[in-house]
Amino acid sequence: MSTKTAWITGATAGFGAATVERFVAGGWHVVASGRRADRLQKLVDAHGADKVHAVAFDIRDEAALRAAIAGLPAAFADIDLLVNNAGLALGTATAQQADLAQWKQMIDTNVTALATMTHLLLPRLIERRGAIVNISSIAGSYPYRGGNVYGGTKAFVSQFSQNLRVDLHGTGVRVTSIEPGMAETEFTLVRTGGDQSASDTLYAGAHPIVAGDIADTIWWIANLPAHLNINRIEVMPVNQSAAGLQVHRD
Ligand code: NDP
Ligand code: 8X3
Repeated sequence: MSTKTAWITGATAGFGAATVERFVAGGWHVVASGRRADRLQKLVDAHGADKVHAVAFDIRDEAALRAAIAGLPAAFADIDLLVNNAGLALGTATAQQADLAQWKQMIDTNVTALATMTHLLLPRLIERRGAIVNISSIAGSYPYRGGNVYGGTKAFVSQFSQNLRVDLHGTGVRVTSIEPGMAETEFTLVRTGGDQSASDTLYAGAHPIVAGDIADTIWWIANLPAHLNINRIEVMPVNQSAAGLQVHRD
């Protein structure tokens, strides 16, 4: 059997970095992308350039994305799996107090770049009868205060995934939306502009999801028999569950 290749976006931290480790350990070739070139280089140093091909660019930059695809070495050019993981939340302010630039960055990254990446790789994925795993979030299903645009972008990711399934009917391409709950990665550090104590406080005692949990989930999905498709999967820590509605009285 020929070696399979996965392109994992957001490979420099959190879910993406753990997923690179999982797939390399499983014998796949990995294209690892993200902005932080030093972290990508460490992946290449650890595993070898024959296993990991690193491409450092901002996923919002369509020209850079096209160049990265055009520049794939032959051993990494046939993409069997696209893991659309790169993404972020910025800020926790209510909509009426939120920063518009942060809203636009979330939309550009979580929605526009994810759709562009998918569009550009679809011909190769169809050719390979491959798979797409999109990293959505419970924030796309459960509203919470300050979730505004972040949750909106993840609702897009979930629905886009289900619509892709319909359009790809008959191609053999599989599509999954993974919707994780609270997970300790660099997510909260990024969301709070680098507040490590806010991040530590949020996760303290919660026994959150860890990056390897999501990497294992992606690995399981990618290695199911070819006739099975996991449409969507919601994963939470045991210590997290939904809370109720609120009522304001004048
Ligand atoms: P991390 O902050 O640890 O990792 C985010 C990754 O996204 C980094 O590798 C980062 O790379 C990459 N990224 C962000 N912006 C860009 C950009 N403009 N161009 C290229 N890469 C970018 O967070 P997580 O691992 O937690 O997040 C991964 C995904 O999981 C996200 O889509 C997030 O929304 C989602 N998620 C997270 C949950 C959580 O609680 N942690 C729960 C549910 C979903 P770099 O900075 O080097 O560019
Ligand atoms: C991250 C999960 O609940 O912090 O997508 O928004 S949450």
